[in-house]
Amino acid sequence: MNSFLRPAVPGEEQTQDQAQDQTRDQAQGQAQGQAQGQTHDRSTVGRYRPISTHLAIAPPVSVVIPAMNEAENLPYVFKTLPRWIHEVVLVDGNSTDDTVRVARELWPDVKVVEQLGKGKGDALITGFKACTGDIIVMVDADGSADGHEIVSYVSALVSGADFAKGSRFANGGGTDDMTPVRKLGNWALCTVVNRKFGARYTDLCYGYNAFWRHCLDEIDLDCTGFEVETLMNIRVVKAGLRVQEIPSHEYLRIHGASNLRAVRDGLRVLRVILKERSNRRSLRRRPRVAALDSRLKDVS
Ligand SMILES: Nc1nc2c(ncn2[C@@H]2O[C@H](COP(=O)(O)OP(=O)(O)O)[C@@H](O)[C@H]2O)c(=O)[nH]1
Ligand SMILES: [Mg+2]
Repeated sequence: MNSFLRPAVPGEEQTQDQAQDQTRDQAQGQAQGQAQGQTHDRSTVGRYRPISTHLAIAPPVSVVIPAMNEAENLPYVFKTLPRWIHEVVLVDGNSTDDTVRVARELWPDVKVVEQLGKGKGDALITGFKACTGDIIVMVDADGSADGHEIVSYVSALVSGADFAKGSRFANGGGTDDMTPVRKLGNWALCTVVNRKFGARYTDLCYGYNAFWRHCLDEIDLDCTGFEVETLMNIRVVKAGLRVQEIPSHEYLRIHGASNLRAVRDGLRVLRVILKERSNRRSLRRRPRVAALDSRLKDVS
């Protein structure tokens, strides 16, 4: 699986799709064969869904997509989403175009949630509440995120991470969508977060992340705008959660313009960093063994 493919254009890449279907069928056969083998408990048969030729997982995966006037981009987004995901939750920010209709056409089972407040942070918090999966993946609706990468995020989570954090600046990642000003601002804010919170992030303001649902109880999100990603990244460190960076490629937004304003939103991010620094109530470090034990109980 190549994690760094450009999102496919609808109607194209038929052969790649067919290859994926074939791979999925083979993986299903292998996983069933393994599950029925002598070394596995028969009670696990059917619980695992193959997500690649080498990996089958039990936890259901929800994908949350915040979308505001993204009707033209949604075909590119949905085209790359793997079919093994459990549900797609689209949070509509009062779109005035056909965002909702297009989403329903492309993914008939999509769960559409109308956002009552404003801002990307508010949309994500609303979407997280609507998710029923054990794993939650955040994907932007502008065509900048490649759904084929979800398997890398999920692999990190089922291998022990609590929070799989996308990074455009980790080895193997990249971006086509950041201006030099945004790159500089992101780097400066990331450096401050690393210094102040003892993190070792290579990226800060990026919206492609995935995590186990239990993280939401520990980070208790309360913000409305684009600062949401920074808040999550800070609070997972403060909570002592295990964070793994996943190299990710951010493609150019396909249609329309970014809703982010570098100065206004950069200042909002800075305000969040300073507030989180002065507010030291957290650092609720969990005993890792207990957390692992509870997860292992689910599979035994
Ligand atoms: N529901 C909802 N989605 C939003 C809002 N603001 C931005 N988004 C979505 O969040 C994603 C990222 O926004 P974008 O404008 O591309 O910002 P950028 O990626 O930082 O340049 C896109 O899918 C937007 O449609 C909002 O207020 N409500
Ligand atoms: Mg974008």
